[in-house]
Amino acid sequence: RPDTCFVSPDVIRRRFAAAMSAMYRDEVPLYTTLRDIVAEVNEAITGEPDAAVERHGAIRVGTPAEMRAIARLFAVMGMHPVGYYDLTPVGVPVHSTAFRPVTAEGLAINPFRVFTSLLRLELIEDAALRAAAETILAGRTIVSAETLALVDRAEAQGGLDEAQAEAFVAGALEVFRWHGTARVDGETYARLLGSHRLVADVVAFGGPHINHLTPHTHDIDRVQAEMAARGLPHKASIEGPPRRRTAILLRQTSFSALAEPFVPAGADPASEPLRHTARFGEVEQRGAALTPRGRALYDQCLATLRNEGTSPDEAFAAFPDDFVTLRRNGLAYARYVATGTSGGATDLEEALDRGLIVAEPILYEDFLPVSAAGIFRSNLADDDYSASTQASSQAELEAAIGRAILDPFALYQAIEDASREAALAHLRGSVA
Ligand code: OOG
Ligand code: NI
Repeated sequence: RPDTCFVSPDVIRRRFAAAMSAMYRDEVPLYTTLRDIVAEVNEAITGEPDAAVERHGAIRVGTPAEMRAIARLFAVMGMHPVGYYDLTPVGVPVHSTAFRPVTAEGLAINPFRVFTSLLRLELIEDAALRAAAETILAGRTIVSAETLALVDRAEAQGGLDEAQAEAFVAGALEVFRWHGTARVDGETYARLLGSHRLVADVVAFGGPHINHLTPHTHDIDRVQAEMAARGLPHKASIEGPPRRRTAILLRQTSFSALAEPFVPAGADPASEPLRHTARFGEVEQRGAALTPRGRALYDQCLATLRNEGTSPDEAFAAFPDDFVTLRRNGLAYARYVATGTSGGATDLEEALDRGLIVAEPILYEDFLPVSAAGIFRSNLADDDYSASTQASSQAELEAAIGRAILDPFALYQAIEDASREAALAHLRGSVA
């Protein structure tokens, strides 16, 4: 079959992300308010209409088999596992990856990615509860047989045609829908909640409901101020680096999760519903991707920040705040672009000095474990936290996913290398 009758995975992802956004706005009205704020702030900055397009969302799954099904589902949409995040040292019993597009073209068509966490059931201390949770999870199917059949189809034939893609998007959406009815009774819900709020969130319901969506803003401080002005219950502080002239990595804030009514299994529908707190809305602002060296310096600054009495600006004073220095010192990746002028330079630095090539930041497309912990934490009860000493296991998560997790640093390095080669080749071409 010729490829031309297949809808591109990037287009399927774009349709899916739009459908997910519409569903979430409908399910969580406060999210519509947040999205409106983001659109207004962005428009005020760029002078262009802004759709507040979602950059990411997050889900949590309960078993390796669920992780595998989700990974196959995302692959149909051109989303691949990038980065390993172990959240257990910061007291959240999960390890995670982000399913995201990996090419510049894919990101440009639609940047949606999903931070996906696998619950580490072995961290439930109460053996009886752990066994009960395992049994409950073993009995659920998160992707319908029809949708899985479409995934099989996509894998076998190398894509989906228009009608199949439409059915796939509709089926995929169902996986992430909120279930107002729990699969467990009120007493079991309470026991799961007592173990960790996250355990209740993953185990008690019919599937991995999307727990937040996150549009991108050009000015997160302004969005935060606007949330406060409109009385949205927001996170006390923005995660990530402080505000800087040259944005680095990722800054995030969110409104607090709502206590939503649900009916436990076996309950009289006329009785008072229980409430579950899980779903929220988030905003992100992204900056330059850092090299391993830059990232080490970032982590060092964060550690300084944890010392009492140190302000964010003081803690980050050691971090250069202009892109020229960030690049020269090997702290940030660069994309090299030939300016079109011919000049005979063959050395990169010389070409940069003479303006024949310009260096620009590569946008960070991944997540930050400490920030992610802060986002989890702001939406869970404080007493849920006890850091675990459980060894982190990327291999275990990869076994669940069924393939290797891609290394984000290697992806950025490849973009930088390819751009350098292309820019230098362009100069050589101009000389000839
Ligand atoms: C995921 C939290 C991590 C982020 O933006 O860092 C995250 C979750 O709450 O399931 O989405
Ligand atoms: Ni998030």
